[in-house]
Amino acid sequence: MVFLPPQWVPELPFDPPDSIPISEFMLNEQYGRYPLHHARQPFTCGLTGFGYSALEVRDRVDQLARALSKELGWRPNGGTEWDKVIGIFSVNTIDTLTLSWAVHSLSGIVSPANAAYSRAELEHQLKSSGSKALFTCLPLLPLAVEAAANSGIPKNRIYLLALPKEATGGQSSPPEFKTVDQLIQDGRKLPLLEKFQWQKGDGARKTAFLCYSSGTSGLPKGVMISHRNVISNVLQIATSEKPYRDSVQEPGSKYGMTEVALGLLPQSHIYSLVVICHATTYRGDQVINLPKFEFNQFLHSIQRFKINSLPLVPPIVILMAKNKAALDKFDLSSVRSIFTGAAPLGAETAEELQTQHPSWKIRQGYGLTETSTVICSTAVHDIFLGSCGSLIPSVQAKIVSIEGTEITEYDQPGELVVKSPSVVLGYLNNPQANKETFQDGWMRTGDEAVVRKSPQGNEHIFIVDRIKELIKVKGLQVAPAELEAHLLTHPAVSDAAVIPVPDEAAGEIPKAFIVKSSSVGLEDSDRMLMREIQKHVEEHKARHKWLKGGVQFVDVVPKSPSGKILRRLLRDQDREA
Ligand code: AYL
Repeated sequence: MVFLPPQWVPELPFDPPDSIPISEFMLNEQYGRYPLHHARQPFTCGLTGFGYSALEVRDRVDQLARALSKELGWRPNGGTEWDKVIGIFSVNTIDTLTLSWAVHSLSGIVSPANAAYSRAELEHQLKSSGSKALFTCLPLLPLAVEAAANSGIPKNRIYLLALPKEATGGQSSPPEFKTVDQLIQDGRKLPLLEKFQWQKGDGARKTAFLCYSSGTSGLPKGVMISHRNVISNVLQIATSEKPYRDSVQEPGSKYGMTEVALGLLPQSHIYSLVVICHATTYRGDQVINLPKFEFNQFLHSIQRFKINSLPLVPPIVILMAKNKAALDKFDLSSVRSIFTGAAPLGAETAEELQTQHPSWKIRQGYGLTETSTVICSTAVHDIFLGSCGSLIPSVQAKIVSIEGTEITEYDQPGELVVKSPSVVLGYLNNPQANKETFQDGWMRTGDEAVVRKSPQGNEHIFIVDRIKELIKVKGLQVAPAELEAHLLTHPAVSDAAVIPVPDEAAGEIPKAFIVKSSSVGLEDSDRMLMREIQKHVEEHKARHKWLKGGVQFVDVVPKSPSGKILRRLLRDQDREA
């Protein structure tokens, strides 16, 4: 049985275009975006209040594209997109999307890396994506320079995104690195670029973003997200939000309601990239960017900028629910809705916060990097706590049992399998993973779900467990296989398995089971060795991958006859212990 969006969900107003780059869709009123003259300032720095108007952003994209064309020798109609890949390694800035859209208007690809990455992790992504230039920010420059050198990116192809002095400690940037602002200045004097000439279907074939996800198993892989994938999801989100927007019409506003949203989550992750940076600004909203999470600054920013909508991840929602006294110190009366996604939010937490703030709409969304983000989300008029909401327009879903049969009843768990124009092109250079994940236009999510009817009679998706190996720490991905491979490089480790263990603050944290190698003497203390193994991870991996769940020594790692680690068995045993 195929589940469809509920009746109240409007259909897409038009087919997602397949012959234009994202930049054209986002900056051109012809494609239904909120009128540029009337839109709020798209990206504003939450530390200084500085930002550019929507019209200025459009001009800056154009000027930056001209400068990049001269610097890098890239043209909108020359070469393939794979010759035109940039890496972005930065905290959130007001120019990140200007940069992405400039690269898109040159028919290039943007590969954003997590700002918490270690040198080795960044290097891996730069090499795997084939990045030809790297955009970073001052605090990350030393690490970026090293990683670029080891990835064949020359020093004169490292550029700096601007951050305010509040975020750099007043340090000024070394003159040998050009800034995006300097490029934009240069671009103003350069001739206009030729217009891109895409064939019908190019937008659905060409990769726009290369994000990284481990999918259902193995190491992180490059996810090829096409221009049309992002355009589709933006249109799907905007359309599903329309009934809400129409219900909160501002008196006297000819163009409909706009909101101020918080841009706290990392722009390198698909959630922020598509939902916050694209869908929000397409609707004419303003995003207040913060470079990192600090509880007081977060609350202060909501008050200062009168933020209406808070797209968050569960750990922050938990913090809010548990710290009523801290929240009470600020005027948060502007808040209309809290939106969480990327990991499960307990119904109890949602209820607790809802009781404290009855007027807030507490909403949840579900999706994956592989679906360019949203598959389902809660509508304001159909809140069903604990649910991930209803399917958004043009999404179809099936629940499939382990035996491969389609489940037709409510409340029966099975793997969620989805179809949507936002389902990505596939993983880069990985036919095996593509075969396992993408089948006949359907995508296997690796998540266990049930369908239930809300009191209003709409079908809702509940995510009840995860079948795939993935660990979610504060909404960020940790691939067990990546940590296991790294642990095996330690001389004291002969075998390793990594599983998620529940954690109140982070949702889940990684725990390792280690088989000691024969070189480890009896006199070596387990406590010291455990610390050493944890340090081995801390020195080479981003903080969210650290073994906060501890290390346990075992005689053997349980495996299937074909050699697959039985992580589920370990997880169940660990929960019982
Ligand atoms: P990735 N509840 C439970 N698990 C979730 C949820 C949720 N609401 N959302 C995502 N996940 C898990 O690629 C699930 O296991 O994309 C899924 O397969 O980093 C995995 O996270 C995908 O991880 C939004 C806002 C989706 C954000 C997102 C997050 C996309 C995260 C929809 O509206």
